[in-house]
Amino acid sequence: MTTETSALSGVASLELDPFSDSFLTNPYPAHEEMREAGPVFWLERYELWGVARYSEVTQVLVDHETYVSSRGVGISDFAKEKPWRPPSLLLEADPPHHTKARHVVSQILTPKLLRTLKEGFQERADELVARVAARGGEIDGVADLAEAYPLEVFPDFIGLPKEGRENLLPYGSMVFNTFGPRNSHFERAMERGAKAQGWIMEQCQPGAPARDGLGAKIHAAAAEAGYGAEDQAKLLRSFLSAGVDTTVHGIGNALECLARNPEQFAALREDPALARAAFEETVRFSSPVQTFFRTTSRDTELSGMAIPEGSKVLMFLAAANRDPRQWERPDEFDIRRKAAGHVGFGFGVHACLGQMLARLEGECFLSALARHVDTIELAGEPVQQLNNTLRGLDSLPLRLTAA
Ligand code: HEM
Ligand code: OVM
Repeated sequence: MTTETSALSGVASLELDPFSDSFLTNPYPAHEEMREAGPVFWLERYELWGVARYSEVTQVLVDHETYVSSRGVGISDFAKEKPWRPPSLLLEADPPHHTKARHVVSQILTPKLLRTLKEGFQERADELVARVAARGGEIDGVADLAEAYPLEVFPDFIGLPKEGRENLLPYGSMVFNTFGPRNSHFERAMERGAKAQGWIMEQCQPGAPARDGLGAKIHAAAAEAGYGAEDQAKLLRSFLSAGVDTTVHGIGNALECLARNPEQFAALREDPALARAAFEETVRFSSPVQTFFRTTSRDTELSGMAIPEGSKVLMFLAAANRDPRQWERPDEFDIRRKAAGHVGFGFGVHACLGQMLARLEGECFLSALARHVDTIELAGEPVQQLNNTLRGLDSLPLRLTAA
């Protein structure tokens, strides 16, 4: 790969394709190349700017007036191209509209509500992990655990019907693929997700979710705040878009990390109270959400580099989470480190709305693993699931022994 420095701007220009199969399979060498290229660089292939160091990624994340989300947080500029679905009132909105929508949802997803979930989430994690561990032999860490657990707790929490839940993963995979360019991942996800989209939108309609679930609460609070039926549905759609694949990949990646680092699993077993920290470190180390874009609303300057209005800027969250300028031993998975400050859940006004729920799922699952499993071993090579935005596994052959 060649790094050229344009004499005019002094900005490094890179040929690499961050949405190619080779990049998505193993992004780490390219992350290093991008961080070393400079604080800001130009990606020739897509004609857009990139930031991969912790300092610049956080600067872009905080400055939501210069780096806006309302023109899309994928490669497509909504000012120039029609979005593939009506934009999210949360992810793809700027203040003050964003502020209002965010307030409605954060009123409901409170620490108090999350505390009421803990016991049930823990019980179901214990039951699942103990059952799978007792089975013995070879298991698939993805299908049997990483997908099984969130699919057991999340849809019930929202109040979705039992029938049709198989649509959740293909829909999420589609949404996250569409942030990237129209490559094979984008096209294939659109084909697979087409069927799911109808089911998802049905579940988002007023009156569809169970009365006692989060879905009904979102509708009620949104109606109260003056949102019409269509916007209420869009708010719930955010949860069904962002709430499943992310935690599935987080848990799957955690299992891989623990299988590859037996001394870390031993530390977790010895002190199951490290479960929450272990999940946090997984989000830093493996960054289930690897990237998001912003669009500049005006001419600006970042670390001495001029960026004109209307530019797409690609933030490599995963590269920032392993920037040696910020982290000691960045490429080591260490559940005892202070992972706080990572940008795996974003930062600033758009910081992940579901992060407390994600942490709760991760903590309950890893705590169950610590108490019911004696050893975890890779029983074959993990298979990466390539997605334009997400990093996670398709399959993870494991051998567990029960504690
Ligand atoms: C936003 C990551 C789980 C709902 C975000 C953002 C990131 C992220 C990086 C920032 C987007 C931006 O700055 O443009 C993750 C990861 C998760 C996870 C790594 C799991 C490990 C969840 C869950 C839910 C959720 C479980 C829902 C229950 C959302 C929503 C937003 C968001 C609605 C948009 C917030 C806004 O724009 O104000 N997430 N997420 N996420 N996340 Fe998550
Ligand atoms: C939304 C949405 C969709 C995908 C991801 C996300 C990571 C949010 O519809 O608001 O956050």
